[in-house]
Amino acid sequence: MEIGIVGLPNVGKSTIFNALTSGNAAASNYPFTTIEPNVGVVAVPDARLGRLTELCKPHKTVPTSCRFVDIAGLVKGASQGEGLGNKFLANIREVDAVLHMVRLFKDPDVVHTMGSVDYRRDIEVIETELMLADLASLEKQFEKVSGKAKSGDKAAREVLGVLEALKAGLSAGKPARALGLDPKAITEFALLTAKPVLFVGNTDEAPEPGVIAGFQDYVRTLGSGSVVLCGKLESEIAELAGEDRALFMKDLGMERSGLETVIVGAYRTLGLCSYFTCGETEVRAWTIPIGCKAPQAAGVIHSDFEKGFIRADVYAYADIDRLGSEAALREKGLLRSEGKEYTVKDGDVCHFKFSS
Ligand SMILES: Nc1nc2c(ncn2[C@@H]2O[C@H](COP(=O)(O)OP(=O)(O)OP(=O)(O)O)[C@@H](O)[C@H]2O)c(=O)[nH]1
Ligand SMILES: [Mg+2]
Repeated sequence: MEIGIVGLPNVGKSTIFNALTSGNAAASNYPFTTIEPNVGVVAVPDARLGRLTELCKPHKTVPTSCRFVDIAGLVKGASQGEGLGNKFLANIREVDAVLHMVRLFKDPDVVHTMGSVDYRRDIEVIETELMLADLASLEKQFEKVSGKAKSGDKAAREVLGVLEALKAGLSAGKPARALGLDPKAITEFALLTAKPVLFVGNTDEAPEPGVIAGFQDYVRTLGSGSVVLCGKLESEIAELAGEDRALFMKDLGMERSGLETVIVGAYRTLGLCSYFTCGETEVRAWTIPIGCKAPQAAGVIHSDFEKGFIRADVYAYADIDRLGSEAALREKGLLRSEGKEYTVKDGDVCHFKFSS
């Protein structure tokens, strides 16, 4: 999973990137601190993996990973070259989801490039710049196919139709994801506004009443999901190790780290869940789309598993957590054999049988 972080300058993108990735990207009270993109890969935290490791005692445990890309801040007019321009957006053309960081914290000591804290305006500015960047990249696609379409190439004519629908929608101020077009028909254009977005509100330690709810409600009207973090606290937490960190979080009444909050939000936004494989060699988490059938889930491990899929031995994480061993599961009839129509559930532990 790859996530690209966008937002205005000085909203805390690099601060939160550092907290999420235990990284040390430059973060400062100076708009346009980030020029070159920062990239960090982190293990996706999942407490169930720890418990499975305890029960199966494998040689190794492998979590799934997530790659974050922190880029420069966008400003109004970036498509016309304002600020650092918008060329750096190319660094997030290939990500699976966009994390749109929005400033909710007031702190008068931290410069706001638009002069005041106003999440609606800020979100609109960024969305508009992303749409303008998409319109510019559509122009290049038009150039590629219009000649072919004119000479009667049927496939090219169809592509041209999709491009025209995208251009009309984006020009009317609608992001590509909101145009009701077939996602398969538009993925090849790698449009930024076709990607699912998770809005992340960066709040004060003690936010004013109503700010968070207002932000969440507004994001809901955009058809997207949101999570809220406090960048300042997250960066303090990230500096603590082990027990100190747990204690500090407990004192603050925080159940989840920023990384967990973002990952949970990203999984929800992308419609993802995890299943596990559990053996002597390794215990491992795998990410699949919700609703994925057993052969496709097996295909995430290796395409041969999907092609030669015979069946899957499956049990639920909750059952092994409760009963403590596969033997106990077998005794209770909780170890099932499932065929190719089975929909793999979040937390399933699967063992695939396949012919090679
Ligand atoms: N008070 C407060 N300050 C914060 C918070 N999060 C970040 N900051 C401060 O805001 C300033 C900007 O943070 P950065 O993380 O560099 O912001 P950025 O979005 O990466 O900025 P650019 O790279 O310039 O686009 C820094 O001085 C941070 O310490 C927060 O939650 N509360
Ligand atoms: Mg930055």
